[in-house]
Amino acid sequence: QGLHIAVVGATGAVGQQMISTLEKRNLPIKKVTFLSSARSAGTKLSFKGEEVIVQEAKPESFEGIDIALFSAGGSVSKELAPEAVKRGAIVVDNTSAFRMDENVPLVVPEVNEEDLKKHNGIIANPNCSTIQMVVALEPIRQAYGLSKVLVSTYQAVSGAGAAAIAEMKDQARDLLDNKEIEPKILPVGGDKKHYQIAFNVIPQIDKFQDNGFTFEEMKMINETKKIMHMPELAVAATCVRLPVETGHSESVYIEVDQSGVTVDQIKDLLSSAPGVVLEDNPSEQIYPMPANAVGKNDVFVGRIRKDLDEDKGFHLWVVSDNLLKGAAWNSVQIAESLLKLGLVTVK
Ligand code: 11C
Repeated sequence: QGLHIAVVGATGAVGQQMISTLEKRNLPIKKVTFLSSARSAGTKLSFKGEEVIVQEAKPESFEGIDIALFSAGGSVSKELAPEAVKRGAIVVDNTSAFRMDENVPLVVPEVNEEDLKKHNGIIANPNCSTIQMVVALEPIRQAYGLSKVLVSTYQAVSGAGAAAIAEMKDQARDLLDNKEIEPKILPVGGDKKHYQIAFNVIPQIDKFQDNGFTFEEMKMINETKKIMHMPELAVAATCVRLPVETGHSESVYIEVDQSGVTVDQIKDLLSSAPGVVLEDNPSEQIYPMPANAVGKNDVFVGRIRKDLDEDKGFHLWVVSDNLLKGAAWNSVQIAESLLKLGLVTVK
């Protein structure tokens, strides 16, 4: 008795984290199936000490699957997620393919777990930079209301995949050796120009939209409103790539609805908020940093300050492992929530 779980994109950066997260948690699993593109099929992986051979993802691969965790790119999700649902699986999709579809819940369990009850087979996992921000903001919204969010991100290269990590490391080595470099991937594999990421900062993540914002920025804006059920919330984002391997950081300015809220009240709230670890003690130089967040499921919050001019304004610094809470852990957490809410049956 147990669940049959599939991981689609099992050999990728997020897929690998999904597998290790499934190994660490206590979901009742009777079988795992690891799927990938034809190119990676045949790769030998292990799950809880047993060898599992990766198979090519095809529509028939989903026969008998209870939950399929997808992280193999939007086009794979568009093609195969409906096939998985047709065969009785619940899909948790980590791509942007279905996130803004009104029939698809976009879920961060700490914020809107109840939305899972409205699913029609596909559940979307939000963008990594959105997830960590809403985990930090939801307790504040619940207590004091929220009217405005202005965020600047400091995003790690692992968000752009394993090849981008290799590009950053190769460039760093070459530049230290005074060799020429030839950027090929960042800021965006599919865009016209590519720039140095080692020892640099690139203010572009994903492609530019007609309104001057990038797609990553629009994801943060639209997904935040959807997850928090606040279409009226004022949100703006500037998303920036740094030469950090893993761990996204964010400088977030918010305005709450209530007047007279203090920093201590916000700290009190966040110190007991689900999924949040408060790391905020300036006198001891305690604040979140990506190097400390790697490998952890939590969202770390610090540098909480009241704005000097706006009584309802607060500044926060929010850091999390983009491959875990930003992707793999949030997906597995959704699977755990489905079980807790009785939305998946253990056969
Ligand atoms: C990045 N946030 O850091 C992106 C990666 O929509 O799930 C995740 C893309 C997504 O480049």
